[in-house]
Amino acid sequence: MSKLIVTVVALALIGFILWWFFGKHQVASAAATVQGTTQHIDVKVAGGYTPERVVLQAGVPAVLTFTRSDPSACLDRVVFPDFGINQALPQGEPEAITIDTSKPGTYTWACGMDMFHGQLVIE
Ligand SMILES: [Cu+2]
Repeated sequence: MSKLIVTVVALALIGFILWWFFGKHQVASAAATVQGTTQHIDVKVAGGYTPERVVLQAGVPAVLTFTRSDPSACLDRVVFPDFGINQALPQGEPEAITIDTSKPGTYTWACGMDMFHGQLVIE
């Protein structure tokens, strides 16, 4: 009986590992809202970024507002390496970050330690 349990647990574990590494993970994606001549989107910072993938319209000035509720120091900066941005995110204070949308493409942002990531799609 215990052999059966071990086998079932082992199979479940293998299945989980396969799913973790090879499964298609859905990433929360959201498009910025255009208001007049600029586009805006709010990003929540708590144990990662929500949405994790932000879609912007090319050529429209964009403002991403990051609000960190997470107390961990890990997420207290947000870095956009392709845009030369390294912004402090004081806890509980919305921080507006202006993004140059003149070049379409897929970019990434990360926390100060490069542990948490987000994706920026300009199209
Ligand atoms: Cu970090």
